[in-house]
Amino acid sequence: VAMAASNQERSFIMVKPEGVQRALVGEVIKRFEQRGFKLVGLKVLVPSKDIANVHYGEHEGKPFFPKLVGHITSGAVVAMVWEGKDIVKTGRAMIGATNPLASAPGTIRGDFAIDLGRNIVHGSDSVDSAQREIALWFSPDELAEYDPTVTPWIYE
Ligand code: 3AN
Repeated sequence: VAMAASNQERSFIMVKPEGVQRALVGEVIKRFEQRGFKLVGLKVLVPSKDIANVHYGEHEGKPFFPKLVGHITSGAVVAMVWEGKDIVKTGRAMIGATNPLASAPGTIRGDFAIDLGRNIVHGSDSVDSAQREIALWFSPDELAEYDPTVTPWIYE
């Protein structure tokens, strides 16, 4: 079965140190997996200052920037690339609003987070940022090419 190009949009999803410490890695993976998205990249690492600075580059100069970089480099994260139709937008909807106090119940943040600086998971906010973030965190040979058997049961 040929995959439509629109079903191959990708997003960078990362369980942040608080999500790893709180044993929510499986919970986050489970939600994306059960929705029907395809996991094409996965690794655990303690981010360097360099990668954190680039990842959060849009926030450089803001008062919370040093704390943000300090936190993300403080422990292990689980970096992932997920693929599927409209994954960037749908992934953001599944994650919930940036401030967990505004995140709807049923979203990851709405179910598991209270504080803005401990909001469990990162998800790319546009297709352009997704491409930038995937290239930053993964090399091309770390992304798997395969056909999941469930594809015809997910896409018509
Ligand atoms: P999102 O993670 O929903 O894409 P961004 O990219 O605006 O949100 O923010 C990245 C991270 O920076 C957030 N997850 C949060 O931890 C932190 N952050 C964003 N805005 C603030 C703020 N006003 N005060 C403190 N931390 C913030």
